[in-house]
Amino acid sequence: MQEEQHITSVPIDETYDENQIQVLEGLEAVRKRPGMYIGSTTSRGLHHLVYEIVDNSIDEALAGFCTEILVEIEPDNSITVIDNGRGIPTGIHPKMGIPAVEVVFTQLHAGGKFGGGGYKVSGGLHGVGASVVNALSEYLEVWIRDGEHVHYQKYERGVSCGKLKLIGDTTETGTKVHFKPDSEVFEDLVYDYDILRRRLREQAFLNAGITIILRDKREDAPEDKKEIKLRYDGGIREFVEFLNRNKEPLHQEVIYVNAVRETCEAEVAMQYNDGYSEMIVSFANNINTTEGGTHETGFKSALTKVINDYARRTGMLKESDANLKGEDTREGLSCVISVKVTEAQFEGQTKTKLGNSEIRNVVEKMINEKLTEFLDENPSVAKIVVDKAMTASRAREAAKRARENTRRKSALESSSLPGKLADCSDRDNTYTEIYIVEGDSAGGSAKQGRDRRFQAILPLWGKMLNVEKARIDKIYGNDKLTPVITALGAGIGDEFDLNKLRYGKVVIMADADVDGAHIRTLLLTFFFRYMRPLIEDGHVYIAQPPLFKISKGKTDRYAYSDQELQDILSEMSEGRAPTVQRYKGLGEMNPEQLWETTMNPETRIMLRVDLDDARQADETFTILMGDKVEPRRQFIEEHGTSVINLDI
Ligand code: TSJ
Repeated sequence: MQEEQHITSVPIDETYDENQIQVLEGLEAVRKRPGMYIGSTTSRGLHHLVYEIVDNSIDEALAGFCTEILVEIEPDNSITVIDNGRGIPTGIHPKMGIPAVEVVFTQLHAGGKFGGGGYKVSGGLHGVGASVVNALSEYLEVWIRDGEHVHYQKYERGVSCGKLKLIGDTTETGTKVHFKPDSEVFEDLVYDYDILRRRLREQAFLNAGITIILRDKREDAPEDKKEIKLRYDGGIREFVEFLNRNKEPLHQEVIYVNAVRETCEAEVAMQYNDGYSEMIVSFANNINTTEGGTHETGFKSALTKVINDYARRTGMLKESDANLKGEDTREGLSCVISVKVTEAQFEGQTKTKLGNSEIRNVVEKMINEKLTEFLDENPSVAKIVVDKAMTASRAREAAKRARENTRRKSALESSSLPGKLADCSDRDNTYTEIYIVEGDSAGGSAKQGRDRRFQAILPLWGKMLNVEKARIDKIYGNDKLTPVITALGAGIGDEFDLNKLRYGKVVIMADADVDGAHIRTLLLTFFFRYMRPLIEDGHVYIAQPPLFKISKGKTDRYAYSDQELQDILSEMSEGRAPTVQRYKGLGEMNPEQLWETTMNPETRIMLRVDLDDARQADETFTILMGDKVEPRRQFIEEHGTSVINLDI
């Protein structure tokens, strides 16, 4: 180890001071409104910190200089990320007068400015990056190996503790960052191995050939979740196989097409399964575009055209037959679309909708030409695909007729609301809410505890329906789901109309046990498949009833997690020991308690469900209700019979 040594001289001009002021202003902005930069300060935000850092290493890999990325969860829930790239540049930044690496960690929006040539394809959430992670970390350390020296710098809450120093010699190159998320910022400080694995796996699929290792060094890490090496040379082809892993594929080979243009690249992998749901997962510059966009639109319109053309050309569709609809061609389709664009425009509520209009044409042309070619060269696969779409089309027509027949007398008319619905008195859906509650006793408490002006209660009863196996026509007769459809008043499937929605918030309120988890999974799967805009537009919530009541003297307090229980108990540790009641179900709370802890907008906690949550519910549902025994056994072994964790 070499003696510590400063490698920068203090700049003499005033820009240094100005920079310092800018840094402090930037830091303050980030720490004041963390949500603006990382989405939220919940567990989700905590995990985003890791993605922000890893994205930088992925950029380095895409530039062709890095092959391996190691992510470690340290025993104290701090994170270390190491790559074998070139190392962040350490030379003095000409404009700023400080080492480039310090600019990366202290200037907002400094990401990607040093990349000479090529385009920045990976992008962290909102494209902010390392400086935001730094500002939101109790401390952050960086080591840079440049093939000669090891450089080191440490920061606390975004402020450097000293200059970049040389601390040793090396023949290797790479970057190592170690950070501890700030407990003053984040509500939850515990990393979830499954969540990190899921996202890192996605990135490994999207960037074929890169090795990403996730290692959990915490004491209580289970044996099978200590370390995983993620490397997929097959890229998004393997991603599609993974999406279909618990399903029965209809053809062996994944269909794969790609196209490379001057300013963009596009690739699509797809495989049909024997189920009925559509699973299109799309990405732009490695960012999951959950709101879709031009790449998805281009894909869908070309897929419809190619399959119709093929079916006509080969006589599978007769002249008198109507064209197959888009949705028919996507039944049972698992598909990954990945595009890389020089200047991606992200739009939509969560900035996850691709806006670049030129991409639509690129993807459309690619599918038109290359999928047509594939079908012509693989007639047996083509027949399976067209048959599947034609069956879907016939089922859709039959369902439509069934619906029209029953419509007049059916409970689906908005004029006849379900008998069990306790409606609210106000009708303005900008602030009305409906609570969907499992069980009659909890329903009773909710009806008494609510504010009847704007809160409606719908208790659920009746037997569960296996949505996976049932097409949309079956749902119309189901006694558990029809009241939900009627109460919401916006229809389902193709005819779903957000404008007709009778409530602004749809809240699922269920116990924190197996049955509760099942009902949440069922409802989310149902919304995901048949009322997707409801989720996309952010109307679906999961109520969070407390798990414990802690009483001492006249004060009652409520805890929503084990951690919170411990915190409250230690806060109340003086004097007489408090009594702790564990709530086993909503039914154990009286109406006032239910209002105070779970329903009062002033005090309650609710989780807003996003498309990703719903997609996970859909996956869970497929495993639990599907035909395959082995995935179900494995799922129950991993999650226990009691927990189906939908909270991210
Ligand atoms: F986010 C971060 F800054 F903290 C971070 C960056 C964290 C980690 C673990 C790795 C990295 C990172 C950055 N790995 N590799 C790089 N590469 C560069 O910053 C780099 C190196 C050389 C050149 C060049 O043009 O010579 C350009 C860049 C962007």
